[in-house]
Amino acid sequence: MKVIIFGGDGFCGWPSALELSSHDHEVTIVDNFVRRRIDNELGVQSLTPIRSLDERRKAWSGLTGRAIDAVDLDLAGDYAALTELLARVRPDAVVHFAEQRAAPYSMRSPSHKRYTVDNNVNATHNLLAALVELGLDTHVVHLGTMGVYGYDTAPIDLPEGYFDVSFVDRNGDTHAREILYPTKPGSVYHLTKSLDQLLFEFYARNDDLRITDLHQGIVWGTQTTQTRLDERLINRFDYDGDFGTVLNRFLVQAALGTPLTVHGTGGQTRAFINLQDSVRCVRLAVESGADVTGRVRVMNQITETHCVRDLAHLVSRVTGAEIAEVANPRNEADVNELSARNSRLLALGLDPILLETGLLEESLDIAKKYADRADLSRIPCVSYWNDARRALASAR
Ligand code: NAD
Ligand code: USQ
Repeated sequence: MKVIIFGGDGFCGWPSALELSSHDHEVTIVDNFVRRRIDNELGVQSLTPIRSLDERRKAWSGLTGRAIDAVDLDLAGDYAALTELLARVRPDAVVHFAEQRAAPYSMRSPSHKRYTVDNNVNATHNLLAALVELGLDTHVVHLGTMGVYGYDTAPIDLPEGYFDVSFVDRNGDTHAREILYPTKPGSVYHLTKSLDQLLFEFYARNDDLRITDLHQGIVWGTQTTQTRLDERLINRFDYDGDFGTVLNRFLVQAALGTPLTVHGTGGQTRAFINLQDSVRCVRLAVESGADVTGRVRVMNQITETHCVRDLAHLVSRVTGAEIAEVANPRNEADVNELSARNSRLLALGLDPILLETGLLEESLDIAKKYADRADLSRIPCVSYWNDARRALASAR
């Protein structure tokens, strides 16, 4: 298949591009490298020494004989270039990773909130509008988030996108209806993914676009079968207070000998998936296609759920690291339960890599190997959800 990967220079996009290329797909990466510019803005670099996209692509073709094309393009800001590219490549599928994906970064300031909304909503809408304008039958695979469901404890296993409800009308008759599961985003970033959901629902219903929305949990790990092949293919490993996600941060903190930063009591339960599984799921989604049904194919891309405190204890048991309960910068429930279905990806062949496997050790080894590149001053999360949270943190 011909596949365009929007955001293919990022943490999930780069290993997904390699996974698809190694399975004989013709891959074009599109990226505007804003994530690398954000590293400069925040004054922190990936723990691992990631190479330029050109160097990465050259290394891959040298090692495997497989070429990956690349285009520097802003999906949110250059609609004319986007339509020209889509008309030229006529992809069978596109994978859309090209969004600002950090919740803390999205809450830093009014300008970060506005950037996140402008970038994410326009990126998604430009892609959908361009496919309709060109009349292309391209399958859109989007990386969404489990966060669209919100983190209230629900007495059900969360469904995959759509939800059956029944209600009594004014005459006392009962009706059944399928709706998108009500969203309850916890940050401006998660809010943009909720808006994306509505865009997808509309374009699937109105224009018969074939769309798969992967509601992904928190990705942990840093390497995949392909990125391990050569140091020049190494993947990004974020550990800072904005882009570092919880388990990867704990692993780096343990490797650096600093306490594990549990926000509040650590009773927050979240869904997780290893990076290797994530890239496999993306390939399974691309290869399985999607039919025109007037509705979006939503799949929960997760393998297990854990609360933050349990993860900290697991990492502490393996490494001896101390655990610190820090003031929570976020406006989120201290404790929640979470259980969600993932039957669609299991049916496609997902064979979950669980936390007990050796991959925790691999991430720890990488964190130790590049520990001298870490900047300890960038570990605390200093993006507060509101002034009350900021005051709470400074009172500590
Ligand atoms: P990332 O920031 O590492 O990668 C995103 C890439 O998109 C970057 O290379 C960036 O330069 C590019 N990009 C952003 N805006 C663009 C634009 N307007 N035009 C062109 N390129 C643009 O993020 P990631 O961790 O790889 O996440 C990728 C996707 O997966 C995101 O949409 C995110 O919401 C989703 N996701 C990530 C995780 C996770 O734990 N990392 C979990 C669930 C979902
Ligand atoms: N947390 C800590 N200590 C830390 C960092 C985080 O206790 O040092 C807590 C947070 O307060 C939160 C939980 O860990 O309760 C998860 O935080 P996170 O930063 O790991 O994940 P999140 O902000 O939800 O975002 C990440 C990705 C995002 C993706 C999302 C999937 O950055 O792109 O959409 O995971 S999900 O969480 O399922 O919505």
